[in-house]
Amino acid sequence: MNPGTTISEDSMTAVETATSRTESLLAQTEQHVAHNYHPLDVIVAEASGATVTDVEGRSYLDFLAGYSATNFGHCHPALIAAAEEQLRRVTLTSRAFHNDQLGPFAAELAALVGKEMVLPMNTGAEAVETAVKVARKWGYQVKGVPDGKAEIIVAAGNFHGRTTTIISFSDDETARAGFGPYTPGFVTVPYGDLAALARAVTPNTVAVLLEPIQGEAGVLIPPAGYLAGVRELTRQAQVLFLADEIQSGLGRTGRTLACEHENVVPDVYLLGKALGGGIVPVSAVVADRDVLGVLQPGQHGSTFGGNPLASAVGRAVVGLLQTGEYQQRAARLGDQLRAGLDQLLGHGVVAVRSRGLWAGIDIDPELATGREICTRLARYGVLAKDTHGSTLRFAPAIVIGEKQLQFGVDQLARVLVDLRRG
Ligand code: IF1
Repeated sequence: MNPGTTISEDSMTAVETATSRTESLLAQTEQHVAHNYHPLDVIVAEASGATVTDVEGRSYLDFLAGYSATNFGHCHPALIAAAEEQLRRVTLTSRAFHNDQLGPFAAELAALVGKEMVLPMNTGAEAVETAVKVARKWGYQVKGVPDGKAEIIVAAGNFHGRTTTIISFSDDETARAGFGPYTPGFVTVPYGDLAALARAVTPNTVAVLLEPIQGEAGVLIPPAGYLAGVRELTRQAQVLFLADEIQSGLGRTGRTLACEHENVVPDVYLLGKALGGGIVPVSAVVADRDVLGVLQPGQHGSTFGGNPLASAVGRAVVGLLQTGEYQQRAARLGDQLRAGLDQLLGHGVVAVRSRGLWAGIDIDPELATGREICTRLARYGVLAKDTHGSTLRFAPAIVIGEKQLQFGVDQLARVLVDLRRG
């Protein structure tokens, strides 16, 4: 502190402390956290509903919502209450013993999505891995595919997680390159192309794994009738249809599941993200007994999957979705979001794709990268995340207010005006 300063010592200290807190945390992170991400320079200290507050006390609207892990907002009172209550009772038993939350969670989740059984895991990638194992086992045991020959068809542009097997069937070179050798047994077809999918099916095909809407690809919605076509084709070919609803599911698109928009019922749902309410990682593979029943004790599992804390939070999440009120709200606010974004078409926005409160926004690449837009949005109090190139995604919590939603769209408009002015 310079003693000759004209600024009062108190306020100077406050400013310096605040600034150095961000800077020292950024430096510490740079030093000690592996550089597998490149976050915006905002350090969140607290959050509630659709907003987060940084270490300097500035608040922001959260238009990413933890990649849809906080669909119901940060620190939703019902979810926090369920977690707190369970924290005081029992948090972990392992699956070597039963706990009194898992059975009810499985029954309630299965009922919510219209299936019979649940296999609980933790992260989304684990749910995908589980589904791959279940589909292969089903293929050998039920369909009669020769051992070791099972094929799973996936879509170009997919994002299903980060494990070595999952990146083996990614076509995102950043996610994939340098991590081989890769797991065989996957065949890639263009997303949305039913004829290509039909050509790829062989007698050894055990499953088709798809996101009903591709998130990382930029909120890509397949052509109308595609998912229904996949359903019909897989049914006829005796192939499992695995829908990765980890990001699209649980209210985000205005329905419990994105597949509902096409009245399609796949064989297997993969759920994650919002299933843990943004509190704990909870994922699940949900299917009927004829599919999940292929697993016997010892063939698959997890220390943490189905733990009582995760199950209690998962039950509370299912409870929120049972009334339909969040799904309806996402649909209604989604219409508002879409109308606002459509007004920016021709003003720096070249395309908008959306379903419910989930939008992919292509910015004119001449204007800026998605990353640059997000940096500018943060300055205006909105946290969002680009996907690729000049594509942004907006996915605020479903509890966001109408005015907050409008504020977010207005800030994008402001950033675009700034950029067009040069
Ligand atoms: C990262 C994207 C979002 C997913 C779908 C499975 C998983 C994910 C459809 C795996 C995960 C994430 C994880 C995060 C970035 C992210 C993402 F941009 F890459 F696509 F959300 F938009 N299926 N999505 O979207 O779930 O194992 O992470 O729990 O990896 O950087 P997880």
